[in-house]
Amino acid sequence: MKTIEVCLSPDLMHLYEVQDKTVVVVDILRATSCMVTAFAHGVDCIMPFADLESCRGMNKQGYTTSGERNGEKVEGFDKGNSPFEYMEEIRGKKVAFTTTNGTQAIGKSIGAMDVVIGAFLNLTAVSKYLVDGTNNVLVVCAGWKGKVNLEDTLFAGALVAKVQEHIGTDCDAAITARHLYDIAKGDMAGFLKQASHIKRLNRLGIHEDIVFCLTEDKYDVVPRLRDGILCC
Ligand code: 3SL
Repeated sequence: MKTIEVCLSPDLMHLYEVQDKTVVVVDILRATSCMVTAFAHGVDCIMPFADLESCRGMNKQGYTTSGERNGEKVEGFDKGNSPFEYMEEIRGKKVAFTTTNGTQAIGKSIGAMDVVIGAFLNLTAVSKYLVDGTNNVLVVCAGWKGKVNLEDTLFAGALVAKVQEHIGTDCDAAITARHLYDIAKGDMAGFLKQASHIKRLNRLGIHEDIVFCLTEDKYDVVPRLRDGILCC
């Protein structure tokens, strides 16, 4: 049986072998939710950047520059990090994207056999992809600046629960995440009121994004990383 593990922070990536695995990168609030939304609305590709100035420079090559630092749109960029910005004027566009945690986690996953983008928005699509595939799986939670967060852990737990008949686990982080999801799944928004990033986003007046990013199975896309570029 294939196996699924969970890495609760990108700073723990050195503890996991990835070269023969499919890595699922998740940053529920809000980077990977934005990426999934953009692909569902026809974006051509997304080039993720860890570094802000490299991302900014891509506008000279015709890319839409997108992203945030500490939750706020980067000055001079075309788009920020709200999924609602990726529903319009996105079809056929090439996007250069940098975020505080999500694109950093993607960068740390390079070297895996396969890297895909997960969110509650495409939970079932990702789980089918993993079940149909032959690789063992590592879910990489983007967290917040190296710290574990609740929302990415909940997604990891939801994914572990969804694939459990086909993909086994003896990873304690995966078991922890699945139990946490079992506790929270009846009212995820209520459970997450205590989460540090929810409080951070609320302070910035960002409320609608939170509800949207917790919606399960709105989209059927599975973005994959190919030669450093996300496509579908
Ligand atoms: O850290 C990230 O990658 C972002 O998704 C954070 S925020 O939700 O835009 O603040």
